[in-house]
Amino acid sequence: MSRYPFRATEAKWQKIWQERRCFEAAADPSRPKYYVLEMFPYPSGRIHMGHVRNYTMGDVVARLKRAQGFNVLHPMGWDAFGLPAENAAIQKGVHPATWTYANIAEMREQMKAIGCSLDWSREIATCDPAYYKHEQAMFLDMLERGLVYRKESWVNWDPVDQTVLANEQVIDGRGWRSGALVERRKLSQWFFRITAFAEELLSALDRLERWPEKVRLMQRNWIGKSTGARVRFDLVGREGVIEVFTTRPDTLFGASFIALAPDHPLSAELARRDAALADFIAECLRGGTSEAEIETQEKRGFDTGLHCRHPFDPEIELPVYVANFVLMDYGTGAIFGCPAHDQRDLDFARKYGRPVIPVVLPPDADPATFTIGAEAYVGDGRLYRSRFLDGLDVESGKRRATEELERLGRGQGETTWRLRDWGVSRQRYWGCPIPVIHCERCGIVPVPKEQLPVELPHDVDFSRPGNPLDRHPTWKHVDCPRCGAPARRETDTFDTFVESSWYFARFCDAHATELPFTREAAAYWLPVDQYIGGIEHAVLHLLYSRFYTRAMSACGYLDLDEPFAGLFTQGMITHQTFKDEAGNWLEPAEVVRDSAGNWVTVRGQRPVIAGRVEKMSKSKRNTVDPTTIIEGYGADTARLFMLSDSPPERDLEWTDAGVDGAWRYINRLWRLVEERSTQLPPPGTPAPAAGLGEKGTALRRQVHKTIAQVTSELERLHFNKAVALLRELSNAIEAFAPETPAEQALTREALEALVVMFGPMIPHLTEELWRLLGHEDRLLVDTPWPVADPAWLVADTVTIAVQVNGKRRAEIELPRGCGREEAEARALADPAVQRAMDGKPPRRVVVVPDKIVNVVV
Ligand code: ANZ
Ligand code: ZN
Repeated sequence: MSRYPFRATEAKWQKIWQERRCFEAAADPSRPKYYVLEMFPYPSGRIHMGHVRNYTMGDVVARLKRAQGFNVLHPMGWDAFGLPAENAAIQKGVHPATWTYANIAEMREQMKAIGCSLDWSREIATCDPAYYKHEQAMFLDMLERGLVYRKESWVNWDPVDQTVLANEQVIDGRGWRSGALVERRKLSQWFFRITAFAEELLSALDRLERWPEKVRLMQRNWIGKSTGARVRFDLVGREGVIEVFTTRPDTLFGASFIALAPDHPLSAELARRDAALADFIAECLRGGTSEAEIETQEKRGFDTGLHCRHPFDPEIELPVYVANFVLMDYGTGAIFGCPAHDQRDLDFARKYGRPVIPVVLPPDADPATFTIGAEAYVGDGRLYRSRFLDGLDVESGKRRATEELERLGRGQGETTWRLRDWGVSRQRYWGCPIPVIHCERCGIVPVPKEQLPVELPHDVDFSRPGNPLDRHPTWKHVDCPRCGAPARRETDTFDTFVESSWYFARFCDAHATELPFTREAAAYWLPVDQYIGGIEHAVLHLLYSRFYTRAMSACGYLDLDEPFAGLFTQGMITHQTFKDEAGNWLEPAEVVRDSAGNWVTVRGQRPVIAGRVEKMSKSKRNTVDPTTIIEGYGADTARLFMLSDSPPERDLEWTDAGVDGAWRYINRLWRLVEERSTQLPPPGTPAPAAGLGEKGTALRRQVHKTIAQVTSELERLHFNKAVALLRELSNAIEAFAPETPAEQALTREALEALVVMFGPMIPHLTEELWRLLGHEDRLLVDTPWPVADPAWLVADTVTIAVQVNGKRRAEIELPRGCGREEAEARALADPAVQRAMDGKPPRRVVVVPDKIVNVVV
């Protein structure tokens, strides 16, 4: 049996699509647009399976929408700045630009082999000065509008990468790339004022109905709006107050201590006269700054000997500690501890012997016996032991306590946010230069816009750690644009998340020179209708982009708040892991099953230990190279397997059996069309609307049902369900042996629907099959999506009346279009009709198809 010649076929169609510029989009206000975007890749050197899955999904949507008549924009580019390029420069001595552009060239070819319907004419690389020039201009606009500022702040310092990391880039106290334990340092940094939009970034999440709820929840938590109160505690025996922020003013009567952040001003002041405290503080500051870190650390405190008065009762005095679990940059950097109703406070109280006073009584609990064990009680209930708050539930208690604080002048209601302004300064070379100049006399001076871009110097030295821009002999030395005195350029570059915060807008007008994009282009194409990417970007990139879009709007570049109307986060690709006897990871390509079915090494047939199925990763060596698969089976096989195996939001386990299955199906489909195509009437021959017989009618029904279902499944991105439906349809076509010309025409109708609907998923094979079906004049990619005829979707029977001697005696259900003979037989067999005929033979039977049967006796 012949095999489908995928290699020649895929190359052929890719070439034709490219030559005919099938996927190059142009804004056209007379047509509805659809913008499909997959998160653009970092040019690491090779594409991986996760990319293939991501781009395939996006491509299915793009091709579907295209076939449905939308003007589709489906662009691709490169998130090209970042650390790996510098690491390559350090390790291999290649210039970051050389490394990056070589990787882009290689990955572009790999990506083209997947056969996606991409508009390559809009390709961008963010390291291109033509791109970052606009980023610099927008930064200056934002600076002017106060959306950007510089301040001295504690930063997360990655000692290996020698750079500052955003909080989001610190995972469990370690740098997200280097894995090094993060240190704290104080530096002057540039910030985007993302907090200016905190309220809006939060409330607009409710309107993002086509976003996964889990992503919206993650963003809500990240923004972290907390309503509560600011409370002032007077110090005993000295001047001064400690202000705390609490979300639980209702629990004030359960307070048993006050705790300050190690870097709270009062802590610092006390430490000046107390060496032991100074040591304690220094030790605390050595730990990480991330919340996760603080959360998992053992709670530790230092008793300062000071006391505070309770705001509701000056008789109550509370000891003041410095504690490692209080953060300076949240709330006021000080808390009151209520051990009964907060777990951290409880852990702390148990350790330092502070009382645990429950003040919220759980429903049904007995106030005389209720006690707190190892766990704080954080649920609702009635307040007790709380004087004027007694009997209230938690919500009313909060309100009442806040009123009282305000009346006494000891506090007021307050809202705080977990969200922090976005620190974007990085002490790295391979990033977008921040376009300002530091002048001794004038301070910070923006680079005049006509001097943009501030380009990176090419001749840089990577032989020492730190920022090569800082060490460059000439680059940073410039004259102040304002006073002309010798000044120096900012040598920090942007966090690469800045580039990815607006690339989707650049794609609307990728070659604009004066502006990052024209307003008209942005107005037509934006927002992105369907964005697809990994869940790992649920907060970072997606939140920054939402902010940046608002900031661009504020600066007049466009008129939009939400950049991504629809979001889909796909699952990961997993694969079994393998080790050799010595415990070294083995690649999937290094193992096979022997004749007994056991895993052994390809070379030497040594025993292999098969491990768990895990996310494909270089460290576990369980990756499969997409290029190998595409060369061995073709892109369509890889695409089909990716789409059909699991729901797209779930992880997909890559297996050889799965790929083989897809490959076999591709061949089966090819043979089916090849065999049938020889007997079909020419394209455009309609199958008759009626008289197809039972088998034919059933097939036509299935065709239309499949059209309706596949369309709706694909629109909901249920690719695996769509594939299953199409496979059922192809089974039905296989089982249908056409004999009459009408049946041949129906076979064409069914095959064409099948091929067109498979088009978005396996575009090369279907383009070939479309040709095979005789369509010489129009490519499949230019063929409209089929529309289901509702007539073939409704129930396939009719109810007709049976009369005996002119009198209505029964109703029977018949298949629509049912023949006279069958109708007559069914009518005469009906018990009610037989009773009416009273044993006499029929003299005459008149059948009006689909309407009535008249029996005369
Ligand atoms: C007293 C109290 C009693 C609290 C109680 C909680 C439960 P969210 O919801 O995350 O905003 N807190 C305030 N500032 C803090 C800081 N800088 N570092 C560490 N913890 C801080 O959390 C607000 C609660 O976290 C506040 O309410 C405060 O503890 C603590 F039964 O105040 B609470
Ligand atoms: Zn100056």
